[in-house]
Amino acid sequence: MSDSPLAELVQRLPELRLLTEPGDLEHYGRDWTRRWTPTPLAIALPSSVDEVQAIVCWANELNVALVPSGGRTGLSGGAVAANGELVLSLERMNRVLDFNAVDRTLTVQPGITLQAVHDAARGNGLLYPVDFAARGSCSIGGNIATNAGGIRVIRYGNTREWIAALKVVTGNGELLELNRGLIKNSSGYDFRQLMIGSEGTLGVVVEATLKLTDPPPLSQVMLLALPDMDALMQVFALFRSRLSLQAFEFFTDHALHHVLAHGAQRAIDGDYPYYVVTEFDAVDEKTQEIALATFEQAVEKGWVSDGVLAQSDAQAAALWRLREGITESLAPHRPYKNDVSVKVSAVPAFLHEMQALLTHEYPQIEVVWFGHIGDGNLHINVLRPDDLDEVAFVAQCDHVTRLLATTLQSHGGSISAEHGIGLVKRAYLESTRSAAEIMLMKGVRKVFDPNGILNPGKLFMDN
Ligand code: 2HG
Ligand code: ZN
Repeated sequence: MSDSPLAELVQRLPELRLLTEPGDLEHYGRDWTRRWTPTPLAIALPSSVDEVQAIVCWANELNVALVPSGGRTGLSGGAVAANGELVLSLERMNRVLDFNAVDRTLTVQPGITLQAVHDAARGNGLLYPVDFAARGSCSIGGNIATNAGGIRVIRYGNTREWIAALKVVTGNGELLELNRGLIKNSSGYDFRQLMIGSEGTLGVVVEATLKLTDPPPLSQVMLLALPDMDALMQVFALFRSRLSLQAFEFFTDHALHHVLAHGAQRAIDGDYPYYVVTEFDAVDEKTQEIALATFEQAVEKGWVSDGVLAQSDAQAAALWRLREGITESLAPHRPYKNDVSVKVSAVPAFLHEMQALLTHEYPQIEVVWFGHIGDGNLHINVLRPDDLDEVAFVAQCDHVTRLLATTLQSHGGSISAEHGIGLVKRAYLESTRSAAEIMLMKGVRKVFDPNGILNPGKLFMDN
């Protein structure tokens, strides 16, 4: 055996692409959190399932931790390598392997971007409906690892709903073929679903078969300005009862301010505290009339102050940019992020408590809210003031997150709706999952990854 783990890896897999330059270590060792200093051992870019299996076997034998890595657009530190791990980047495994018109499935390698999946589905006359702003950079493997949600969950559900089959290399190097694309399969535990959302702690996804569906019906996009917070769920209930919604997203005036400063076009004059971007089926004149009547009704009730209905695809895209551009517009501030959820029915009460908490705890700090209100999922971005150093800022935000976790617990909510636990939220996992559940989760982890080489330190405080 060679004298260093890396030399041994090179000896075993001479064809494996390995990167060790400082710039590469930095690039592949971090995700969008930017909070940890990346210090990976090296970056491995396998090009086949065999290579992935060989790397996992090597890691077990030489006791090297692995960080499975996709597009690294994650916001919870799930793909950060800050402890000398080998980054296992699936970037080169990025091809479409098969389209099956009868099964309406697309089989892909994990490193393919979500955008490329959309394009491939569309090219075959169908739709892969999970969608969100990072579509051009995130990978399907990462989407699966976090059970990614996004802007169309209200209509189509999360990633979990769209996985027909997975091939996974477990922590001890075994290749599992999970569910094999079956629609009906009542034959015991569904490990495919267990892998989805497991944040790279149980296995490495090396192939995924995605379900596709009919392209969406013609739709319209509307931007609404709302006078107060209570109006959000009132408008939601009204619109949902009259229209077939594809998306219902909200943001505050603070978010609008940042996104406009970042180059988006103002669509409504005047200042309002809350905004909604909604997209709904509008297949004919009748549904368009219903949409306008619904809008007018909301105005009459005093729940909507102003609105714009997109008149072209370009205008629809401009309205969407007001919502989808928020994360990018805030990125230079390196915000502290919360990504929380409650049941839709609990949103009104939770919003009030959350607002009181944040106003009390962050009197001098800008807090930006937005998110998938129609799914009960809120994003809170806290911006560090210039005169507060990073460590003190994070400590303050961690303190508030603890309080927020208690509030969430009392409303039956979750500390992570769609971004995952990763490194960022592991201290709060127990606010969402019971001690018994966490113990079982760790037990499951031991079964799939007995030596704990897959993404150690993520999800749980102690592993
Ligand atoms: C979104 O909904 C993403 O735009 C990112 O989940 C949320 O930046 C965030 O906090
Ligand atoms: Zn989101």
